[in-house]
Amino acid sequence: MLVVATAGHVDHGKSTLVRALTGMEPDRWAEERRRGMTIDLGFAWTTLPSGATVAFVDVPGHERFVPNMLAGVGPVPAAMVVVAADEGWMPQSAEHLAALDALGVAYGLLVVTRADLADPGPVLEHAGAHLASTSLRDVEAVAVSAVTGAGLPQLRVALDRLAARLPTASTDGPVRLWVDRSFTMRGSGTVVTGTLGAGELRVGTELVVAGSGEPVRVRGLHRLGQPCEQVGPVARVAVNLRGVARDRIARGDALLTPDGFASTDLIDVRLAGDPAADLPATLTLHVGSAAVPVRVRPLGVDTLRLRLARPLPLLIGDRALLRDPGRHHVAGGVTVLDVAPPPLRRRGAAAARAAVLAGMDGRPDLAGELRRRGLVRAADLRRAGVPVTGAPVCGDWLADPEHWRQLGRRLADAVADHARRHPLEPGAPVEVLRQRLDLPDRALVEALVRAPLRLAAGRVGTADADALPEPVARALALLREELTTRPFRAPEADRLAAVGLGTREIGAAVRAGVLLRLTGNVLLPSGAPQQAVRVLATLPQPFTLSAARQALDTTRRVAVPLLELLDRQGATRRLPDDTRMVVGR
Ligand SMILES: Nc1nc2c(ncn2[C@@H]2O[C@H](COP(=O)(O)OP(=O)(O)OP(=O)(O)O)[C@@H](O)[C@H]2O)c(=O)[nH]1
Ligand SMILES: [Mg+2]
Repeated sequence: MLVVATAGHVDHGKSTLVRALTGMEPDRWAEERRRGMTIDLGFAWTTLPSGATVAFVDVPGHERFVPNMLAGVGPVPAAMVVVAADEGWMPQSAEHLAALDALGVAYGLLVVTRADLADPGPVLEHAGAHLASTSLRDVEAVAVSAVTGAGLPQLRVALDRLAARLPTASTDGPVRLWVDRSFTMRGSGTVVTGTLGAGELRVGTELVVAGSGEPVRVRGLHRLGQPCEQVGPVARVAVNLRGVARDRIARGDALLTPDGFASTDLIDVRLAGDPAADLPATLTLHVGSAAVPVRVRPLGVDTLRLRLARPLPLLIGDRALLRDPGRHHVAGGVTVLDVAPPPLRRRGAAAARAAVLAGMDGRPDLAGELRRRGLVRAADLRRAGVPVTGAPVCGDWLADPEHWRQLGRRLADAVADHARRHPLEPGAPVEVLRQRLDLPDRALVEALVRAPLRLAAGRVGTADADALPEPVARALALLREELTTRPFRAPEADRLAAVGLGTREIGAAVRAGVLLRLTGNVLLPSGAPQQAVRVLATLPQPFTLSAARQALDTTRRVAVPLLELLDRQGATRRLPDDTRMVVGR
């Protein structure tokens, strides 16, 4: 379906022309018909000679209603610029053309109407000259009279050629339907209308209302007044919604595929029009059918940061326009460069940002986004309008390859540094490393671990992390002699302290399996229990505690817990008279 918005000065014959072409009444309101003037958007459609359908969004020409006009043209891919032969180029001809140019509308027609009242030749030429310096420079021009019907057949054929020239819209991808009208129908509930530019709608489709995120379901669909099960782009569509009250959705809202878009109230844009530095601090941003006040902060010569008064579902590459409502002046067209720009906190950040933006053109660029962001979730890029190809580094995380290599090096340094500061720990905890590297997700730390690093029990260490830390090894060497010759004589506390085995060193030696902790600080070489069983097996069975103590050449402090350990391990068995036997001797 070809969807065309009208444009042009008040009373130049836009609605009359739409009426003549379609036989439908675009001025819906009684007040409009009484005053002979369009106030709000009108909708009409017809079939072209080729059989294709054309739908018109008829806009008001009066300067007071420019915001309505902008809501009409915003989501529409083509425009019909209407100029009256007897009046010629007028202020709203210029303002409407400036708006279309700002939005980058490149498809359309120039129609000089009321050709029965004056020779259309000079106006065709004059208006054509105005269009020549805009996005509509290549459009065909037709002269018509809606009263006599002269030129209408030629106009229909020109509309057919226009329909054939328009690029085909994509049925894939998420839906963003800018609402241009909402009303209630008895028995049906809330109905909204809009121009579906891409994606597909079906009865039953789940959507969310932009801004509130409120879920809604498509209860019924109409395409050009006819009920249907499914609508593809481009099309005028009326959507009957389940689950939303009429006052919860209005012009300027959008219906979105869930999770298809991020709402943003901060964007960086490129401006075509007035120099950035000359803009007032507040303007109105028009995009889709929405109009939102914005605070303007110039960054570079032609780049701006805009703070929106309410968030909108915007994508990189979206076209919008800035208008000064007080001055009736289109300040310029903007192209969205970034929908999630970094905050500008430090001195010089704005200038640095301007330099980055200078290299961006509004075309989604995956490699560039990764380079600028380092790490980013694939879903966030998709929601910003960047198609994602390539594998994530983990989960949904995408990384710039160079940044990822650098993080790998920093991780190795951080692990080595941690080992120096905490020589007794078996590696650095993942959470500590996450904070050191300022990463948003622990899984990223784990994904960065490469040999010789390894991940074990929530820590990252070198592969020999289980080996004894150097200070512990040195202390144990001093005890080796006494531990081998008298393995059941647990060293006393002062002896342990003398060789440098404090609580943490003992912990490390126990974790490493070199020492066995019987109780508190009663420590034996880790092979002591097996050795004890061999000694006890040589005693006459059963044996007493005292006999065991003597055979093992130790004290009660060691013998009691050691025998209890052997009982628990099933190596010895305690009898009712408190003597023991070695099991299976
Ligand atoms: N003679 C003649 N009169 C026309 C023609 N087209 C429109 N008119 C008259 O011009 C006047 C304005 O026409 P509209 O169609 O309401 O103009 P418009 O551009 O829709 O005006 P707004 O919606 O208010 O911007 C009406 O009185 C029409 O009858 C034409 O081709 N010939
Ligand atoms: Mg009108």
